Amino acid sequence: MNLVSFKWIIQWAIIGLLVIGHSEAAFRHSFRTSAQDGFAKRNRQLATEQKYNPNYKGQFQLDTSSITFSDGVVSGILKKQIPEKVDLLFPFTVSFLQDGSTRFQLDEKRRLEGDVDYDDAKVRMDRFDVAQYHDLGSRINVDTERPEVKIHNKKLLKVDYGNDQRFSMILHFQPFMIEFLRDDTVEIVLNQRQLLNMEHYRPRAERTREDESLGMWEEKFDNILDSKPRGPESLGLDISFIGYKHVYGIPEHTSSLSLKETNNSETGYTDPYRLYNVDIFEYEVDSPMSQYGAIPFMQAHKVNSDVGIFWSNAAATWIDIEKDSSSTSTHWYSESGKLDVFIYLGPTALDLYEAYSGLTGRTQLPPLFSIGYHQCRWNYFSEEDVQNVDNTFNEVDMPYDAIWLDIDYTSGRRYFTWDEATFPHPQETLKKLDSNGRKMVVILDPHIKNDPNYFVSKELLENGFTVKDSSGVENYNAECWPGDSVWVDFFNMEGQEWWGSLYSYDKFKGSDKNLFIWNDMNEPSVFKGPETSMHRDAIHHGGWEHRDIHNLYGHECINSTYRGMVKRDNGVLRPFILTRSFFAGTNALAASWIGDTLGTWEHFRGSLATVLTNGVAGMPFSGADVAGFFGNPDPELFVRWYELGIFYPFFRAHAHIDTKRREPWLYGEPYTSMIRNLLGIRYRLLPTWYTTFHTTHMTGLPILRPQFLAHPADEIGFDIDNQFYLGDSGLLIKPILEPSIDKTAVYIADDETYYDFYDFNEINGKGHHVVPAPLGKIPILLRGGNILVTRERIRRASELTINDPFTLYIAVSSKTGSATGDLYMDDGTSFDYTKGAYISRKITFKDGVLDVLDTHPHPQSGIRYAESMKHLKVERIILIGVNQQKIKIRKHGISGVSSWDVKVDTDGVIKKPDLYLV
Ligand code: NBV
Repeated sequence: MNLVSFKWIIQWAIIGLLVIGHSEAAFRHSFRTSAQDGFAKRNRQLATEQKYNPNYKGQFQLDTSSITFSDGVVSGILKKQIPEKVDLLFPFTVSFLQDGSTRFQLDEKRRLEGDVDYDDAKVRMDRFDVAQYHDLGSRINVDTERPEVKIHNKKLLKVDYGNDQRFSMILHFQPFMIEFLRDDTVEIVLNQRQLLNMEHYRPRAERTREDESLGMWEEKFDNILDSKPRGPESLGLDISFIGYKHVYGIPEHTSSLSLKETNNSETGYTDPYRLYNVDIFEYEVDSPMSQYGAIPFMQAHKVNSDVGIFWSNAAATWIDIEKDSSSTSTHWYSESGKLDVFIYLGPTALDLYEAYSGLTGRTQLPPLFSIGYHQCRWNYFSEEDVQNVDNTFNEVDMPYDAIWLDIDYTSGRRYFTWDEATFPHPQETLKKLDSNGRKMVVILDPHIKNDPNYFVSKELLENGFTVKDSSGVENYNAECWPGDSVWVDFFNMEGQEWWGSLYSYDKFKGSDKNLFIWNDMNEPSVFKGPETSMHRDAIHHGGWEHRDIHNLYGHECINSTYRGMVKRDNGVLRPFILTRSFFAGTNALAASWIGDTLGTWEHFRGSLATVLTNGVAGMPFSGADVAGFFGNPDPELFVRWYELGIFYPFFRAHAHIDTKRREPWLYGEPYTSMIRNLLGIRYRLLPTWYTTFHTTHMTGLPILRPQFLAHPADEIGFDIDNQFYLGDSGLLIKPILEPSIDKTAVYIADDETYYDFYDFNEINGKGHHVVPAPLGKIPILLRGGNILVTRERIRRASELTINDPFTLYIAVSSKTGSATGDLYMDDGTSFDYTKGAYISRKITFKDGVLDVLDTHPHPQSGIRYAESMKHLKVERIILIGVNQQKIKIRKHGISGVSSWDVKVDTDGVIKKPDLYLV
């Protein structure tokens, strides 16, 4: 036995042990229910009381004399009465922002002013402020011009604000409640049910027996103690969406797209939706349980109207949802932090997404390669293994863009190192991949092996950039993949800087320009930690408890990686990073995937609504492991998963170390050919995908558009989550999510003609239409009125196609006889597009004339790039639904308009139309 195979056996044995130990985490009882989370129990009790006690009164009274309005901000003071004590004061503000949104903030006066005394000096006195920490501050601009007080009397204050003062806020004094109106119709109400709560400061010495039973001062879960040095400090609020029966968002859960009622035996959800980032592999499907990411953004939709809220809090959060015949009421509660809510009144989804993503961050325009196909496995074990897989892709004639290495490429899970026996020449491997335009992505986790001889560990410990345990002094030590580990404290800005610097070529030896990054386990995952995560009373830089920042930990890890990667390439190249954990705004930095699914039909089905929801809530570059992380899917599931996979924005095959090898050719024929065709569809559509990513980058609109967004007036579609559109392309996709079927009913919401993508057969009329779906063929329809831009030549990787000609599919509307489409293109790698180096075209077809318009807002700034792309032509135009022998082409450029006629063949195809897009 040689040394390498001996090492493998040992490694496998260790992995086996760790997985067995770790797999306990998969059980439901390893994760808290709301009844096991003291603050959740307390807030939920309040809601029960409000519901069943006719004498229930809210805890807060407004001091009406405190109300002021100046420079776009309403300020006031709420009083909380507690028995035998003086009133406690809670200042609040309602700020009207320039983007038309409103912000409601509340804090406790004593804590704001530092007038509290915790026995424990290591923790902060103030409440954590996500917006300040998350650097949203620079994006929050108060509108000092437009808001105007319209009524101020003894009962209420009314302010009109926004464009044309179309929005109003009415603050009702008694009981305290805030209504938000659009065109005089109430859309959102805060505190309608009087559930506003903010647990006030109290000295530990005053705690009572009852407090103990409510988990106020300390709490145990799974026999692990949470010391709660600041005692109870939760906050909560009810938020009602008036006239809205459907709400969406608050990922990450494997639930339905239109969120379900909680605390309701009919929906089967007895617990609220939970936002608490956890490593929850083999998770429950159709459940409000937390997963790896948390975005406290909720959207409500009704016919032609969209509104939403962003609950800016990074602590453990639960959300109850209740519906009546016409409205939805939600109840949000978090364990600590400030109360800070942003309110958006639309009216369109675009308005909503623009404003929300303007605040938290627009989705990154990723490098082109990253929207191709990724081949991953835990693990490709050696350079030979990588090379064999890479070569076989060429032999079987399948494209792919990146091969991935999981934790076992490292020397004993020491990240930023390579196992010298199995990866002795990483740079040569990278060069070989590069010769085919391919990349490598390697995993690097934020837990660091506690080993004085390992340079990362040494630097981390010497600099003190570690998270500390509840003492605030000792390193937080626990088990993770490398054994005894410490964690990088990304809340220490110097620590962030340092982690980022590890990606530089001189630190990460063996790395090169075509190497990109995967940060896993960043919830953070901690073996044997409470809920497989970090103790809530661990301490971060600045005295923040882990409880305050938990849902932001992964985001800050990615922030640091992103900045390090930008620096690695001197600010020239766009990084690609995959993260498992995320928060609002992580979309500006990375893609994500939905974690450790099972290779079952149930998990496969569940992946779709999860990915759609991630998109709606601002994390659109998302996907699931194809074909499931655990297990060995049968050929049918394997192929069906690839069918859907080609439409996940992030498209990666991945599998657990214990699964059988499953590179896409291993199931043999006929499956190999089916998968080759499917990969071909993804690659043919890359120009459309890239254009869609750009639209998302500019507007915040999701990449995959659920039915309710594509047809905002069609109520039937509001809870449909088994079909979707790809951006504005007009492509409607209806994946097959069940075994043993070869056709399916696709729902058409409008009177437009839809064309089968494969044979252009027409489908007409609103309603359900049965379409064929033999294995290997995912139903795809192209809506009349759209022009699709493709590249039909399949090469080894996306980078090799950038000089290839385009094909245009023109599917005309049966109503108007016209069609339109867009094309965005840039170098696919650098930040030059931010300086104008891109091509933007609108293509329209009407009355037999095809117009190509330059839609670059500053064409001059893009001229150099455009010149370099002058050779880009359209090699074919395919007319669908048009019966003409010739058409006219008109090209509009900086130097004027040129036009010519071209002949249409009998099959509707125009070959060599002599059209250059630049
Ligand atoms: O690094 C190993 C795996 C990885 O393959 C997977 O994608 C992650 O979600 N990782 C989790 C750690 C443990 C999985 C049991």
